[in-house]
Amino acid sequence: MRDSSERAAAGLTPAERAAFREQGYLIRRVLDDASVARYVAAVEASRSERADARRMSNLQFLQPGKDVRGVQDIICNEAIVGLCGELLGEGIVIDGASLFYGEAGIDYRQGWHRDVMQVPDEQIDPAWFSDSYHFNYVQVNVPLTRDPCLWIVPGSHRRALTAQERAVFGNTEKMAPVDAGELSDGLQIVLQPGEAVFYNNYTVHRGYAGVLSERRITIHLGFHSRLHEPTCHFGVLDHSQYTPEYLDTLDARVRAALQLHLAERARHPEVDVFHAYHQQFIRQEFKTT
Ligand SMILES: O=C(O)CCC(=O)C(=O)O
Repeated sequence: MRDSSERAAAGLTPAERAAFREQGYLIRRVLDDASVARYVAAVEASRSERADARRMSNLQFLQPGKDVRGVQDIICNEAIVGLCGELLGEGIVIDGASLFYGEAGIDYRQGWHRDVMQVPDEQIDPAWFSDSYHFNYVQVNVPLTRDPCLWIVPGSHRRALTAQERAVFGNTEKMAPVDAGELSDGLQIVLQPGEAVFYNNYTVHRGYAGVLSERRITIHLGFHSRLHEPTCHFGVLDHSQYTPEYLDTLDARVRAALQLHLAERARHPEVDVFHAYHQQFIRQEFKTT
């Protein structure tokens, strides 16, 4: 029998590939216990410098001033990047990189949504939510503590909203009000430390715990492939802050990953307009400092 580190490094089986395409998500263990412990220690050291929060925090840990140096190298993790390459194609580029942190007792509830909050209504194309659309983005949650917060409606990325979903969303494709009601096909994803869920963030999904019964520390990443045109979601990182002076201070592999991001943003300046909308969304949903 293969151990979990071999399994993490192994390629996708045809069944896993099909599950990701059809259901919109896939779960794999990507970190061993020692790596989980190293990252938790880095997060705890950085938290002691920050004021306590009453909301879930979303700290963009690759940005200067918010940087958590001890977790940054997760963006180069071979199992994560390798699996994203199998899902999207070669030339994987880091995009989003946030640390979700919430103490037990805080209230965390998002409305059901698709990640198109950053797109003006009139530019949202119903063809994005169909079988034939090539979605060039994968979002990854890597919990360092047990994490029951992510909910997904499997298969919803490749179809229009159902009647039940439409009733909950109302007159928008973006986000339902928090108290708009439950979805009978909503599935709670419960992850153990070191497991990761890779998901298509055009699925209907939400972060929802009610009152957290345990501390949440989860690293939340987004990746794009240079092989294909970007989706509107590409452009989460604030590349304008990646000055040569800042890059020079980083670990060499992290620096190389951010240089790839800069090169890809230079090829696709059209996504810059979506960056600001995305930042607006996360400021509304999270504590971001
Ligand atoms: O809390 C989570 O894992 C979900 C976050 C999410 O859905 C989002 O930021 O769009």
